[in-house]
Amino acid sequence: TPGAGGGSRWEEERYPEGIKWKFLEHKGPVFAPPYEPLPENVKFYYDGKVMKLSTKAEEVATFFAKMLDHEYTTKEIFRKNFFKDWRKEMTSEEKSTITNLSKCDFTHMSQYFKAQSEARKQMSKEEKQKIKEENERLLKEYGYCVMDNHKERIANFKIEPPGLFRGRGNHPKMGMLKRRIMPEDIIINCSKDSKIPPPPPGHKWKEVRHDNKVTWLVSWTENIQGSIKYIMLNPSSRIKGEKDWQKYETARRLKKCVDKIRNQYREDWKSKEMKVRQRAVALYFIDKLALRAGNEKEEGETADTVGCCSLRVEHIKLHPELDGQEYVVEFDFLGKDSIRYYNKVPVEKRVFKNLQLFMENKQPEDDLFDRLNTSILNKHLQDLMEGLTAKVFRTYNASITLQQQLKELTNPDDNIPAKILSYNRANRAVAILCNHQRAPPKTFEKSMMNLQSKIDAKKEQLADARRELKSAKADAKVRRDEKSKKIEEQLMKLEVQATDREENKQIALGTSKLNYLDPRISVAWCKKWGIPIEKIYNKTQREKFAWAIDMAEEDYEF
Ligand SMILES: *[C@@H]1O[C@H](CO)[C@@H](O)[C@H](O)[C@H]1NC(C)=O
Ligand SMILES: *[C@@H]1O[C@H](CO)[C@@H](O)[C@H](O)[C@H]1NC(C)=O
Ligand SMILES: *[C@@H]1O[C@H](CO)[C@@H](O)[C@H](O)[C@H]1NC(C)=O
Ligand SMILES: *[C@@H]1O[C@H](CO)[C@@H](O)[C@H](O)[C@H]1NC(C)=O
Ligand SMILES: CC(=O)N[C@H]1CO[C@H](CO)[C@@H](O)[C@@H]1O
Repeated sequence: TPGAGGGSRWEEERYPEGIKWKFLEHKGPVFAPPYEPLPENVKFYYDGKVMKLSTKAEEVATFFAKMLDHEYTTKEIFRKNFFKDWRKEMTSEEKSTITNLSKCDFTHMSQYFKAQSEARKQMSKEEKQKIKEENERLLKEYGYCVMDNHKERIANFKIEPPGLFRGRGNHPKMGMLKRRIMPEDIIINCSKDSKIPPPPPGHKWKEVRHDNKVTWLVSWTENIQGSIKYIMLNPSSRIKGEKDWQKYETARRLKKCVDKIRNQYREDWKSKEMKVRQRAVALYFIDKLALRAGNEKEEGETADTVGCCSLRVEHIKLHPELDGQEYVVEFDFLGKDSIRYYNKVPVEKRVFKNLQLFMENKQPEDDLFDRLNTSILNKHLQDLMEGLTAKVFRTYNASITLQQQLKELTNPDDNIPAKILSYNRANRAVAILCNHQRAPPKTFEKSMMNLQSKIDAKKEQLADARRELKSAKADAKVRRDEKSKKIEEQLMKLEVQATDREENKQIALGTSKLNYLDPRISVAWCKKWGIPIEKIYNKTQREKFAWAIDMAEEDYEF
């Protein structure tokens, strides 16, 4: 297993700056299976008449047919993009016939795919076993690489099959054809002295390079956004673990100098230079409110999202007094992924006065920090501490908050379920701080109702058991008593679960858990209180945090 054997693999020899490995060997990617034409009896109709499509046109038609029940296929942009790309795959004869998507009838194809997926569900045990074995064979052959002296898992060695692009929200490119990736698209990265993976017969790689300053094994450019895709190591690998570890070490370094940084920006609120004042107020927001520095947008994202530097006058309201508090700033804007940030925060008088000054003679759509942009702020952060970014403040604050909350909320006398509830509460405190909200899941009410009926049933069972206990004869009392205690315990477990789920309704715990919380804090907490690590990290998370599970002692302090 990774991490087994003497010493810690997380603290091995370091290479010179920028060098990621000395030896890298792998088998290359697994390509999507080739297209299998539809059986003759599955028909496509155009304008009410059967039409036999060429293989290429048929393949793209099947992508649409497979999505027929999805809302996407009713959206105008989706249909327009799809039709345009589909026509590129048609023969000239098909092109001249098929001119109107609304006249295309994919229902027969769609029924065929539904029947197939039903058949897959009905597969015999033996058939399922065969598929499982084939997957295991692929994993064994392609799922691992050798990086220096370690055999490492590869995260995504299978290349996504072609299909139609969906994108998030109303993406302007939805419906476009995601091309099939061929060996000719692929760049292989491995070391010169390794066995270079052979391309599939009859094909060539686009390029084979030997770049040990990068950690990817395979790359290609996808055709929708033109972005470069990579095959990389699993998060459990040494190299990923090391990167993760460094991130939290940077946050720990901030802990040591945060007081100095805070004193500095307080001084700067009084600066004669407007630029310095704006920078200092922005930094205060980043520190205090865990705001992001800029607006890092998804490619193609059109929503009007902002970060700290791009805040506009219309995004804040100043209240000299509000609900008994002085100097309150009311924020209301769309942050990353269009998540609304709404918050009313009392700030220091000097910050308030500065904001009034920044807003003087400005229109609502003007920049609040007109002398500032993301690069200026980031440069300043670098000067304050090497490796410092707005994210580091988040990581620092989230991690230190988790540690404090865990200390505060954990009751040593609690049983394991109650302790886990405290852990989740500490996590929620952090998620709220980071504004990781979500809409209540669609299934929320139903799952709550299910849980409630389980609780009701358990309560009845307990009442019965207690009645039995009362009427039991002396010799049976002990046994009955044990039984009712057991039911009581089960009831408590269910009730804790219900509380947990209710409190979690509008909070997404995953993001902070995965990205902002030093996992060593959680691991140490588990070790200290004898909580199985599986109770707080699922399998994926345990792999990602393997380094922390190996390293953290129960007395670890962030
Ligand atoms: C496409 O076909 C639909 C359905 O037959 C029809 O209502 C529509 O007018 C056609 N559009 C064009 C541009 O011919
Ligand atoms: C973390 O952020 C919260 C919310 O702004 C703030 O109240 C708290 O003081 C911060 N904690 C630390 C240690 O920076
Ligand atoms: C930020 O501002 C500086 C100085 O005004 C300017 O040189 C730089 O190009 C700006 N950067 C961006 C990304 O706008
Ligand atoms: C573990 O939790 C994450 C959310 O943090 C989720 O995305 C992932 O699918 C889960 N993995 C497993 C194996 O349950
Ligand atoms: C030597 C070389 O080609 N290096 C490239 C490796 O891949 C990264 C990421 O695509 C490029 O930035 C390097 O220039």
